Amino acid sequence: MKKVAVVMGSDSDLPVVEKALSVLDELSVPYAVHVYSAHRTPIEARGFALHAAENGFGVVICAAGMAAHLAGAIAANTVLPVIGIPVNSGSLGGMDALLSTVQMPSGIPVATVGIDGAKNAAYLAAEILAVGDEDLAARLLRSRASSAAQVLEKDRALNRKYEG
Ligand code: RP5
Repeated sequence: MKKVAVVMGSDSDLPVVEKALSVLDELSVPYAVHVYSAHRTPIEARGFALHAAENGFGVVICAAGMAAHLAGAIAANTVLPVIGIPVNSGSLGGMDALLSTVQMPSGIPVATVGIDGAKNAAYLAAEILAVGDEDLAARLLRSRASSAAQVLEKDRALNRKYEG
């Protein structure tokens, strides 16, 4: 099975990134985690992206804050799909990272989730891998069914609480 690469610009992004790792664990999706900064370690970030496909990865998640160019820099060096998580780590509440990540010029796409949207990044990565993996697709469907059951249980609980 192809792995998900999870790359963050700084270990200060880890509290956000861990939410993605939890989802990947729940879905039994294999992954590797790295810290590569597009500006502090540009050579290592590029090298990782250049060899990501041959190293068994099928999709890359990149988390970065502030002038977040990590996802774009990784995407520039691989044709694997890249998912960007804009991290709220600066004084602009993550809007800086959101715009930096989502506004990629044509030709080098970054599929951008919401600010700190690590869970959705993991679900999207799993959905990409599930295109060629029926078992993973089945696990995703079970996850959605479980989520729906939880909402309906909350509905029943609130309905009972406020029953007239
Ligand atoms: C970005 O700058 C990182 O992704 C992080 O969100 C932010 C701050 O990094 P540190 O100064 O905490 O290393 O590159």
